[in-house]
Amino acid sequence: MSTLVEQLIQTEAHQSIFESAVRQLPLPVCAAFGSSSSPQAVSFSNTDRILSTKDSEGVRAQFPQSVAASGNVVLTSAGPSSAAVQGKRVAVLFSGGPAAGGHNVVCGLKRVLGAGNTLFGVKAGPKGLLKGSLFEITDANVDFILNTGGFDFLGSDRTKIKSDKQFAQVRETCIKHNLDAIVVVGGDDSNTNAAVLAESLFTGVKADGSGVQVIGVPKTIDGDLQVGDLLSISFGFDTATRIYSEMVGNILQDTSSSLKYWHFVKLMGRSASHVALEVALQTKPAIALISEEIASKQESLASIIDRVAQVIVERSHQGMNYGVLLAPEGLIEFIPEMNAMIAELNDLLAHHLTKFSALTDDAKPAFIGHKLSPDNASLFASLPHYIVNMLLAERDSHGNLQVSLIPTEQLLIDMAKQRVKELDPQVPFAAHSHFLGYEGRCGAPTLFDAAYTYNLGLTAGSLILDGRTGYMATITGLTSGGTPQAIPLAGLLNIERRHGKDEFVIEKALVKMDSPAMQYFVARRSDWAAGDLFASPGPRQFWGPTTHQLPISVALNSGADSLMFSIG
Ligand code: FBP
Repeated sequence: MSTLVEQLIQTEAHQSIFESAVRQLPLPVCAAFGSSSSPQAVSFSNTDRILSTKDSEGVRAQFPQSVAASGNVVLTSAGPSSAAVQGKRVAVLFSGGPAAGGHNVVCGLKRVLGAGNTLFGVKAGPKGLLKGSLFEITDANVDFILNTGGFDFLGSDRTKIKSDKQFAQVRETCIKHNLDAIVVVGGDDSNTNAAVLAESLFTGVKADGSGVQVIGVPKTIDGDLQVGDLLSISFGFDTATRIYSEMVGNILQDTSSSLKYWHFVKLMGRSASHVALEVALQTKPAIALISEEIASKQESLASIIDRVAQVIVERSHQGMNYGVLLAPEGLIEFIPEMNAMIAELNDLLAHHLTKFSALTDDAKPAFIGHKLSPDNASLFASLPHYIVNMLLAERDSHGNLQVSLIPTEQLLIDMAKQRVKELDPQVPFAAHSHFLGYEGRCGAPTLFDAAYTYNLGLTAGSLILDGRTGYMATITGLTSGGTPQAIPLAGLLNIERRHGKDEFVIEKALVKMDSPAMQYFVARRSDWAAGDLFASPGPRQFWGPTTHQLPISVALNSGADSLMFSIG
């Protein structure tokens, strides 16, 4: 019999009682893959759906081989694969921010490629692909990472592969490791990278003139990679929003217990408000700001603050000097006057990069402030230093403003305090700020994310064995058993301004004002503001009756008649 100390030491290195137990959780597979104990690869055939965007002609010119091969036609699984493909060498990489379920994509890939093919892991994301840092993934690795959170098995980064030198490095890696295919697990920017790579590696990589296949897998907690009914959600969104909802539920419970605080909570999710909307639907707080609504109503910062302050004052008059406000991470970019100023800032920073980078931090605001047009300059000058500093911080490698670093929640508190005082000086307003972000990205995947990602891995592997390139794997029909399908990446591209230049990118899917999830929120929010109707959804469950829940917004938007997903 071992001592307690010995038992505790055995729980080190990812062997906690919980981690050991979730590794044993059975995962359902779509009927197309056969049995869950030994899933089989499927083949694919064309559907009658052709994707197009407003920039399709430009895409055809820039991605001629991908478009000619796929015709931008969506593929669907067409029965078990008849040919037993052997000898393929496939590399998988994580790109961008972590999201729960990434490890199960690797597990699904490994299982469907089987012993006849070789799966390599790329260390530390696209940067590792450039350096050729690959290692072979074993069955033992897969048994160990199954159903575990995080991207730590491989690591990730945000390198954008765009220069001729980088493309040459990728080719070198493909040749050195004799690769046949690369799987990019990433969000909108990373799948844009996958589309570009697919075109660049289409032919002429190997000695016989053949190319290297590239397949994308839709990941991001932000939920902003969606393609209507072809991709109702990216993986990682469910786990992250359930973790945030648990925490917000706990905070709500505290507010109505201690009766004296407001909590302003900024939620990760980049530009789109999918995360904030989902957490609001789960927890029913007094106020939830939705960036897309603010943009569509052209609501100014002053009017948002007035709206918030009115709720604070009205709740106080009803005896509730407490409440919770949810704000999406990207809010600031959607406030019309801020958006105009940020667009000008982005161009100025791109054009004066060398001079700007050489300045001390203290000198930077004045340097840029003087170059802004008069309206933008006066708005810029009115902002507190903690916002200005972050607006001037370096953009990420894809040209995105790093919204996770901007303390919008503090700005809202500071401005609301002022406005509440103007509306009614008797109203007490004590507020705390929170940012829920990184803690939601790497938790153990919910059963939905675990099953979804495993099936995405099976789909990506099947696409490779079927000889496809330039597609993103997807599972449709999430409440009716699930169907493996493939979306042509070139069919998703549009022109956007990044780093001061026009580039082809996959457009971020934002919250739609007429979506069922938004409509439901709009119909309920005034009751949530006027009373204490909040709900505390509690921790996500891995065993028991609530394990099969879909995100509420996904269930509403896909017209499901229940909250439960069904795969298999
Ligand atoms: P992805 O699009 O890469 O999935 O980003 C997810 C995300 O968590 C965003 O919500 C957030 O704004 C960003 O990453 C933070 O980036 P970083 O990890 O570089 O701080």
